[in-house]
Amino acid sequence: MNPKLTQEQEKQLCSLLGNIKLSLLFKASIHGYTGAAFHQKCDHQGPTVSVGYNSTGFVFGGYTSKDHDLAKQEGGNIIEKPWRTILWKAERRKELMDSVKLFRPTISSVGQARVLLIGPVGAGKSSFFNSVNSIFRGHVTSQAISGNSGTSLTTQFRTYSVKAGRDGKPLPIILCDTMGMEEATGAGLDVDDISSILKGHVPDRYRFNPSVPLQADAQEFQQSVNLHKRIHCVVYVMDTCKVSIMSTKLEEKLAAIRRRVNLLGIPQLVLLTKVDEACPCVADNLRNVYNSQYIKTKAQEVSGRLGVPMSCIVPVKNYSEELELDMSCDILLLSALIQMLRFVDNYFDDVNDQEKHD
Ligand SMILES: Nc1nc2c(ncn2[C@@H]2O[C@H](COP(=O)(O)OP(=O)(O)OP(=O)(O)O)[C@@H](O)[C@H]2O)c(=O)[nH]1
Ligand SMILES: [Mg+2]
Repeated sequence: MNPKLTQEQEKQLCSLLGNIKLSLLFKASIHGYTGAAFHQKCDHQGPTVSVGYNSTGFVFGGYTSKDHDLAKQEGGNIIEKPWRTILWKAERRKELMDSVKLFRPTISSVGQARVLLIGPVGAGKSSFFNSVNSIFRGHVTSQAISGNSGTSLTTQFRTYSVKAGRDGKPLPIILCDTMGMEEATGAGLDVDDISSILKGHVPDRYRFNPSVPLQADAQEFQQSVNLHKRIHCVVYVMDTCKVSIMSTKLEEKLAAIRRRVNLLGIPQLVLLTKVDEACPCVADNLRNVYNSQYIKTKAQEVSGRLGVPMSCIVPVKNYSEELELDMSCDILLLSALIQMLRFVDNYFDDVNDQEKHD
């Protein structure tokens, strides 16, 4: 394992810190870009220096003379009274599943609610669809390709119907999966493409071209703009661990998207994923999610950075490595899904009101 620090940089660091010797404990490109991997390698190792590099070449870091012990530092911060109450019971899971199955858009011309998932590369968009699909299948499935890579694994626009069981009826909800966003211009999902998706111009399986957004005269461009093809709720999928290190570029892109979504009057929600990786006490027991001070702080931070109220932020853990379903995990995912459907209701209420005025 070779350090990225040059000998000169290492010498400088050592002269700042006194008579010490550095040894490399953790390298994200080798051990994984997760808080859990970091703590596995760095906890109980004595004083540490952390150095981070972002894609624009910016170097940042920190020094701590204390032993890392996340359980003590952050995970130990358990709030006695949870900031949202969740009933962790099998009956609750059934109730939530039934509400999803029974959902009907309040506009008769629309059969299924269309929810758009957007967010940075690797945030867990495809995994969220897979997770919801798994719940209704009864076991963990992975229809949408998910995984880790530098750029977006999802390269096509996909509109997924969730089905109730193996050969069950499609549920009244369509989750639209998109390519991941990147901070650089001309890379990742394009803001203009998002606009076209919102208005229903982009067909299922459309292959995104980051350098050229879909043009109105292109063959694939869907001219019809019926309400049922439009997006009825936008969900920003954000990795909890990366909220604090989100670049200004990405924040600006998200702000530009928010402006367009606002103009169209589409309700918006933030899905905070990977709560298990973000906080050890949540990894330990998912039911701690609303008792974790750390998760609450991240929710407040994302609320500030994206400019959405706390009431629009829902934390989840997607299925990533498990094979069997877990009740708490399902309840959290289903609560998020129900929140999306409530927002869809708001959107249709608005459309109904508008029609009355026209
Ligand atoms: N531990 C944990 N891992 C997750 C969670 N959500 C997603 N992952 C993992 O994160 C990685 C990226 O997930 P994807 O669902 O592919 O992310 P995406 O947003 O679709 O990414 P792109 O399509 O590449 O933009 C995968 O390895 C998932 O297994 C989560 O809640 N917890
Ligand atoms: Mg994806």
